[in-house]
Amino acid sequence: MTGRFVTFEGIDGAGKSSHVEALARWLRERGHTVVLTREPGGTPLAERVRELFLHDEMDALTEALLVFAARRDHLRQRIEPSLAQGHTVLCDRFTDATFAYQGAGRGFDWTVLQQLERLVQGTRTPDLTLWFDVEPIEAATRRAAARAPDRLEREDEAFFKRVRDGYARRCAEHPARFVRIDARGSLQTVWSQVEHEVTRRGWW
Ligand code: Z5A
Repeated sequence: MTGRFVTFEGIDGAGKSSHVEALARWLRERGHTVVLTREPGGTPLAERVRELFLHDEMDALTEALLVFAARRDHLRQRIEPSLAQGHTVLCDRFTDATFAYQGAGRGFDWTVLQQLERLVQGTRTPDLTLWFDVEPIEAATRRAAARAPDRLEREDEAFFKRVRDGYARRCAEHPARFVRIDARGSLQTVWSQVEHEVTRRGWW
């Protein structure tokens, strides 16, 4: 039986990385094999692309092509083989991030992104996407307390508002797999919502 593919999305500082690890622990405690991965990244080639992506200046088309090239390798080398073995794959960001950041944030053509999505992924989409939604100002406060900003994190609040709108648009376009998590509360409050969503599906 094929495994489940769960993706974690949201603006930087929304708390998705904290919860992808918490869900991995929760699943492993129940005896499931979990592959924890991220985008851009997840394979040696894609991790090299990540370094370029996060630190070198480039335009929106280059950004989009780089993340889809990394995604292609990630799917072929890691995600598809893991799902075929029945493992659960938890991925910190996936294609919805490209629509939110390059599409809504940078203003890159949504239709071209849809074409790239089909070309790179075929019919593969996540089974479940947890969207951690929080005000950009709150996310910025959390980020500032946690670490120095990378290239995209230096963008202004208006950019992150557009990114958030991009996630809302993807959520409306894909209601069957998208779940909005209210990420404003404490870590425990947010985790309760995640636990509720994964439990009620009855997959594990
Ligand atoms: N990107 C893109 O443009 N296009 C694409 O297609 C893809 C990505 C795939 C790298 O992402 C960048 O790539 C990202 C989008 C772009 N860019 N930017 N900017 P990343 O996922 O590697 O980096 P990140 O988004 O910056 O992740 P992050 O820093 O790990 O943020 P997070 O996952 O949302 O939050 P966190 O690490 O769980 O928490 C941040 C801090 O807040 C930490 O100290 C926590 O302890 C704290 N926190 C978390 N939740 C709470 C709550 N509920 N209360 C209080 N404090 C909290």
